[in-house]
Order: sequence, then structure tokens, then C-alpha cells
Amino acid sequence: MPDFHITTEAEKEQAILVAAEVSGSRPLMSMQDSLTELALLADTAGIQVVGQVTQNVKNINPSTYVGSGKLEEVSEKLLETGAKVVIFDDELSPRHQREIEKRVGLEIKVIDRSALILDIFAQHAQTREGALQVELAQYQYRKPRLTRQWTHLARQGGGKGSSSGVGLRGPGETQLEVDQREIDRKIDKLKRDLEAVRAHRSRQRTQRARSGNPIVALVGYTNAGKSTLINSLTNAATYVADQLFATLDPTTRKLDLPSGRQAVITDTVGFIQKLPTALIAAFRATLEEILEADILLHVVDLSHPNVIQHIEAVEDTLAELDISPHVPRVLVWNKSDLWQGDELPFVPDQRYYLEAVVISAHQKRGMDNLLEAIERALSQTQRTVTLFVPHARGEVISSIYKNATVIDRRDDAEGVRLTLKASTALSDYYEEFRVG
Ligand SMILES: Nc1nc2c(ncn2[C@@H]2O[C@H](COP(=O)(O)OP(=O)(O)OP(=O)(O)O)[C@@H](O)[C@H]2O)c(=O)[nH]1
Ligand SMILES: [Mg+2]
Repeated sequence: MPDFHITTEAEKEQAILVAAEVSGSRPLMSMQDSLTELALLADTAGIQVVGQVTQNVKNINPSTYVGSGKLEEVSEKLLETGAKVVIFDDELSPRHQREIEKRVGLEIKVIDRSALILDIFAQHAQTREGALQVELAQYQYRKPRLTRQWTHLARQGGGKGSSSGVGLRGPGETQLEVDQREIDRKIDKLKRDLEAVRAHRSRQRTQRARSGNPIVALVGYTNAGKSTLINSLTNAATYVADQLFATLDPTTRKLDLPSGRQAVITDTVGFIQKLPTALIAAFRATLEEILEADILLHVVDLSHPNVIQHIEAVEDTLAELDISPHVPRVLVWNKSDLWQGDELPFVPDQRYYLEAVVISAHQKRGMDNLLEAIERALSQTQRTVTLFVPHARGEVISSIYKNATVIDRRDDAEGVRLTLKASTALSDYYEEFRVG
């Protein structure tokens, strides 16, 4: 018999959100905007938010995060609403975690933004590499925080279906009650498994790169519409949802450009402010797709009130990944159908953003403009190279004409000397014929 289980509102875990704003600090987003985003993250994880508590403080309390009086207010609210989960809008230190757990009581789960994001990732991972990466990030995050919560509640965890509630989902939970040494062994094993999976994937990628097509990578804040765009531009069937972190695993497709040339376009995981560092580290390999790109398409939700902050958070994350600001970018103002304004909120620095285009990926508006912008941006990333191809290799000569712009041609008895403009990937592909 099929195992149907529909979660009703009544069964959903209920949570109180907590945030603090440090006076004089200049966070990327206001406390309230960040809380709104946290509520969306909670919703994506299947949690119902039933209240919030905020505080303006001079300093974050080293033991209880908010003041201890505030924490009592949190306890009261938990009692009042019957909620059993409290989610802090920032990464809690292991000490915070212990102290807060002590004060709110044994039956309350204490989670922070990072644990919530890791939980969503665990639910959304589709491939083995994705699942291994999330698991690794979860162990690294939990290792210093082995407290009551993980040791008592984690016993029946594991697997997507058998959820034991927020913060505890994901594979391998059954090992969590054991000691730190066991966790270290787990981490080592996961790293080895990941290496094996990646060795295979990087071979695939090399093959793809060898086709010589330029690589266009989609980047952007979560929910900006990256997957919708790759679906509209190609016939990819990437999962699209009004959810945070709908995509975790990379998708790559051929992209036909107006000139008849081809590029390769990839869609990967989206970014968010305060992305856990353990997660960035664990996803580095997946994000290599971005590292190898000739240009980045930075997709932005133009209709979002925090659009500027989103752009900044994405640029910050790219910097954290050591992606040079000199990898040329195209700014893609998406969801223009939902936008009421008449002046774009931001003028990108033209040294880095070669182009800016307004589109609606959902309604497929502006696609031709975008494709032309991509082609122009790619042509600027191209360099001039000279090749000598023997007559015997006629197939190489025709592939050059198909993929690159030939500026000059000289024929002699042995072969053809061609000067062309080509992307880095393409000129690497023809390396054996390079002269001069
Ligand atoms: N109105 C409107 N909605 C859009 C547009 N583009 C995307 N959406 C919607 O925005 C939501 C998120 O789209 P996705 O394509 O999944 O976004 P993403 O950037 O891939 O998000 P993650 O994978 O979660 O990082 C979906 O509900 C889409 O239908 C658009 O141009 N207009
Ligand atoms: Mg997506």
C-alpha cells in the first residue's frame, strides 16, 4: 500500500523567531527585513512561525545572545503559543546554544539561521554529491555544538522521508549521539566519498570544456529566477519553485546564440545573506562551475524590496569564493512583469558589468535582448590567437569557422594559417595548433 502522509497545518512544527540588532552596527539588511527572510526560510523548511521577539542591544550577550530578560520573554511566548522551536536569525556560538537551551527548557529546540539553511539543503539535495556535501556541512556545523539537542533528539533521524523535525533532517543522524571522535571519522569518510564522486564529475566536465564552447554561469540570490531563466533560454526542465534554495545541484545545457554559435550555460545553487561558512566550504566543488565560467549572468529579482542588498550579498559571496570581480558580468533584471517602478534601482559598475538587461524569464520577455547581450559580453572576453592547421586536418578548419571569428587567413602548401578571436576555453581546445 502506498504510504500517503499529508502534513496538515496542525501537525507542522511551530516556531518563535528571535533577532537582535546591535546599535551602531551596519548590517546588510534591517532586522525586520532579515526576519521576513528568516520566516520564508522557516516556511520552506515546513515550519509555521507563530511569533517573533526582537531586541536592540549594545552588544550581543556572550552567553544568552539577547539579554537574559529578553530570553524570559521568549520563554513566555513559547508557553503562550505552545511552540516548541525557537529560531535565532544569526549563527549562535556553541556557548550560546548551550546556555539558551538550559534556560528555555529541555522540550524546546534551539535552532539558528545556519541550522535552518542546512536543513533546507538536506531536504532539497537530489544527487549523491549534493547529499554528501550537505551531510559534510552538517557534521562540521554540529561538531562543536554536540549538546543535548543533537544527542537526545537525533536518534531516529535520517533520510528525507523519516524527518524528525527541523534541524535534525538529513542523512546519517543516527551517528550523532556518539562522541566527537566518531564525528571526525565520519567527516573523513565523507570527504573520501566526495572525492570519489568528484573525480568522476570532473572528468565529465573536462569533456564538456573540450567541446570548446564558452561557459556562461547563472548566479544570483535564491528565488531570483535562475532556473526559470535556464528553462526559458534552453529546453532544460530544471525544477522551479517559489521557495528558497529550490536548486542545489548544477544543471548544464547548450545555449544557442543569435550568431549561430553555441555556449554552455549552467544553473547552480543560489546565495543568501549570512550563508553558513561550512556550507560555502562544502559546496565549493559544485560552485567550480562558476569558477570556470567565461561570463556570469547575475540574475536579480527587480521586484524585491531588498534588491540592492541581494546584489551586494551575491557579490560578497562571489568574493568569498575567490571569484575575481574581473570575470565579466551581465546584470539580468528579472521579474520585470511584477515591477511597478520606472527607474532601475542601481547602476552597475561598467568595468565589471558589461551589460544590463531587463527581462521576465517567466513570460519569456527580453530573451532576444539578453541573448545578444550575452554574445556581446562573450566577444569581449575573447582573445586573438594564431593557429597553423595542416591541410590534412580539414575537420579542424571547419570547426574553427563554426566556433570562432576568423580575422585573417593565409594558405600555403602545407596548411592554413588562421588568426582568430576565441574564448579562453576555445583557444585552449586548439592549443596544439598554436603558433607565435
Ligand atoms: N512573475 C515572475 N515570476 C518569476 C519570474 N522568474 C521566476 N519567477 C518565479 O520566481 C520563483 C523562483 O524561481 P526559480 O527559477 O526557482 O528561482 P531560482 O533563482 O532558481 O531559485 P533557487 O533555486 O531557489 O535559488 C518561481 O515561483 C518562479 O515562477 C518572472 O520573470 N516573473
Ligand atoms: Mg533554482
